[in-house]
Amino acid sequence: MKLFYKAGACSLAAHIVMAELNMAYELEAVDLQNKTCISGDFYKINAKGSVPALLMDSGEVLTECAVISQYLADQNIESTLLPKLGTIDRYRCLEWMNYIATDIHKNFGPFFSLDRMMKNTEGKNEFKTSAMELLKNKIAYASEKLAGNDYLLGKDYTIADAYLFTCLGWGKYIGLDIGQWPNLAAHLERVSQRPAVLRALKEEGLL
Ligand SMILES: N[C@@H](CCC(=O)N[C@@H](CS)C(=O)NCC(=O)O)C(=O)O
Repeated sequence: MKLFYKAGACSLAAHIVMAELNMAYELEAVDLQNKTCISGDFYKINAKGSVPALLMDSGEVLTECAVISQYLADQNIESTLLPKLGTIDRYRCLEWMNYIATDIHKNFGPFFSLDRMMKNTEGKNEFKTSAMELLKNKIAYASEKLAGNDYLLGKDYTIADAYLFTCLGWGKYIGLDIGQWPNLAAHLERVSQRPAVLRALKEEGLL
């Protein structure tokens, strides 16, 4: 299978999961601005124009970071990256995946596209201030839940931790110091030391 990715973008979460499971995979970088990749027009691979996109051996393409991560984890039912079907922990993990996708990941978005969205500097600054407050609120929730826990689900590291790690890594690009939440800073550090995470970061040229 092949993962279409952009270095450090949300696709890193799926990349980490593939590395954690020691799967056989290929990577192909996408130029998100021009929607191109080595294979050509990226829209022909993912009509949504976004990464991640997973080209499966069957030729099908799966999109959406949270869903790709679940699909990958389900390829190895022995793995604890996604708790077993029917257990409440599975839904807790999916609850986190949804929260990270819709409340954390998407609230980082405006900081990366504001210059394209808005020309007025005063309006931009006002928007940034309120967007930052909202984002901090969403992140603070994760921090509270990590109190006394190594990972979002407690003791077990799951796909949700890989996704949270990926999103929090964007703090440095928007002037958001994750160190203000010691639980999150410790989580970032813990996850960053995992061999699969180091491998994925190296493969994306981030280390
Ligand atoms: N709904 C998609 C959104 C993915 C997404 O926002 N990807 C960003 C990178 S983190 C991207 O490709 N942005 C460029 C674009 O959407 O045009 C998902 O959750 O996977």
